[in-house]
Amino acid sequence: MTRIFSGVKPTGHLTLGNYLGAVRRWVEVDQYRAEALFSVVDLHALTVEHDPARVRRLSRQAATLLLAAGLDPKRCTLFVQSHVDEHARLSYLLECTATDGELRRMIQYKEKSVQARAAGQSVRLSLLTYPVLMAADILAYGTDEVPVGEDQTQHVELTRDLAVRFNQRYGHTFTVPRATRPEVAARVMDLQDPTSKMGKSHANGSGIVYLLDDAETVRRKVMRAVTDSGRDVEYDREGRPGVANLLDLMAAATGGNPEALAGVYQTYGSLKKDTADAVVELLRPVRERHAELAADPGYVDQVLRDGALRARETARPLVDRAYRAIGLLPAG
Ligand code: AQP
Repeated sequence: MTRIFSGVKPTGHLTLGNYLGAVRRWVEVDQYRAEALFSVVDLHALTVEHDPARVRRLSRQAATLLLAAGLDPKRCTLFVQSHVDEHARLSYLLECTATDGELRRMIQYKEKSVQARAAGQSVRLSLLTYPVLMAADILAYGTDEVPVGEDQTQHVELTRDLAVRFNQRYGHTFTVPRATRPEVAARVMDLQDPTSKMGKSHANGSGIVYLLDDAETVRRKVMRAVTDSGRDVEYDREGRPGVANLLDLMAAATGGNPEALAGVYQTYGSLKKDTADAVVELLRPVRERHAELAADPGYVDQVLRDGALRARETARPLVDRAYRAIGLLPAG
């Protein structure tokens, strides 16, 4: 059976980008067609300046939101990364497989290290190495497919390279995974800066739709989305990124096609209004279910405990095999 792994970082409140780029497919498709594991990858939230209490709070919130969005613990495994030691164990072996040159080429490292320095902060070594930890997250489970948004393409490529290199040097150990992306909205852009990705850790939230935003807030953010001074509604991601982003959102929320939708609208105003309504309706059930689940933290804890147990059982034999393959003496 196909095995799927993917995750979200508790670096902020989950966004519409997370939902459309990744989570919705996990819920609607992946958990039904494959042996699927989904993780709140909390260790990745420690690569930049962080507040411990906030990371803990956001980790629980992310898990609750994934359940609210429709992950079914009877159909998939949901767990917190730091509850399963195999990720960190395997990460070290993969650090011994990767080179510093290939990690320094990672776009996210380049961008975030510049941001940290600009803010007068030092750059944590883990910011450089976290794509290796992400490779470990994926490879520890013999993963075939990694459903992610477009921004993760480079990291999954690195994961593939490391798997192939390890297999060539030490004998076949890892499945070489591939990324899968949604057809529409694989890269949701910030509503205030449609040339940048909508990212949950960005400081200015006015261009970001959070899954827990109330209807009025979602409407306001979409209605104030930056477009351009043109008038015709055209789908042109390069020339008209703001309008294209709205068409992507509308298409993703209603199951349409962004190019075809462009022909339906005469004005930006009507496109914004319909998009705002569609996004509100898309997120309403998630927000409602979240409120119910948040009132029952014991249930969420139990799901995460069971999930960690299952994840550990799946990962341990494979990681043990990697330890032997690379030349480490098994404990007697
Ligand atoms: N804007 C987006 N459009 C489509 N997919 C997206 N994803 C994230 N943003 C978008 C996908 O959601 C999954 C989880 O993302 P993440 O938690 O790894 O990253 P993030 O939400 O982008 O959070 P940050 O902290 O703001 O990340 P950086 O700044 O590192 O990008 C992934 O599958 C991702 O592709």
